[in-house]
Amino acid sequence: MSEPLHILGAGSLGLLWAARCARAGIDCRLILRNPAALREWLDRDSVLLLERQETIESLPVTVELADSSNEPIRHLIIATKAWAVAGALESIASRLQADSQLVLLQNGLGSQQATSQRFPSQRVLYASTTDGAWKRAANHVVWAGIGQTLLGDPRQQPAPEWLALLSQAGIDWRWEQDILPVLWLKLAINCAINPITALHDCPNGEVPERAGPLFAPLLAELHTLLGSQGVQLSLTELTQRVHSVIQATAANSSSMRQDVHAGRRTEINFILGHACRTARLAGLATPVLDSLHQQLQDHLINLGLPPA
Ligand code: KPL
Repeated sequence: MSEPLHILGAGSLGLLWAARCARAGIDCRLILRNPAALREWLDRDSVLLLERQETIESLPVTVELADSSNEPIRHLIIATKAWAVAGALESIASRLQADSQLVLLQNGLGSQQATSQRFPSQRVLYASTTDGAWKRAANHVVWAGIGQTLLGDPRQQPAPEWLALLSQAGIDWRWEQDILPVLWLKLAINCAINPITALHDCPNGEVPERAGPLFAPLLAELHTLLGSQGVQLSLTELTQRVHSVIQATAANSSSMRQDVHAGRRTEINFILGHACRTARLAGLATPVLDSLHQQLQDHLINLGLPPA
């Protein structure tokens, strides 16, 4: 391949994607946030550590800053948190061309639509991934669970050929002709799990018990919301999906609980916030979701974290 693949964001997911590309010999550039982050990487000889089941691989990667060069970016994976997407993209906007293609890996919804609006001439693809990873250090990622990535174009076009690179990198991915319902279903699952884990500081497995009698009405509201967005599944199916994710990830900390523990800004605005705003626009009454949103915002404020 002649064009390098750029990855914006060196969080756990960005590192996991960069590691798999580096391992496959794909020319991949990891774009870092600031000069301090770059120095930290250079001090470690730009070596990325990928840990999986007790084994650690050392992988040399190419790191750069958004303004390190004027080289055009044609294929860009955006792996920042949802709230950081807009700022991160502005930092590299001058390097994007009319034919650049962007892949968004964020949780929730809102950052994807904002990016499509900001970059109307570029092809913006949306993705949902179930890979589990966390960072042990700035250059050290632990691959906790092998998942799958669903990718699609909100304009419902076929997959671009360059995505074959992902297969070359050993990334298990599938093209979804209609990606928005996939993202909505993931958002509903995140609305049912993440806020409860953050409020009660509990692992995913304890969610139904901690939510108590409000859990069923919460799922019912999410089901109505999904219906209003054209996502076709029954309440029973949604309930089963949520419970099977809870079981499969019972011992895990949700991404929101991890953010709270790390004193980081959460993605509340792109998960519950987006759900409540969309419900209002659709004229739906969602008292349980609204009150959960309010409780979580109060909780975050008490912890000194942004409520959005
Ligand atoms: O996606 C997740 C997250 O933590 O954000 C779930 C599915 C809840 C797994 O933890």
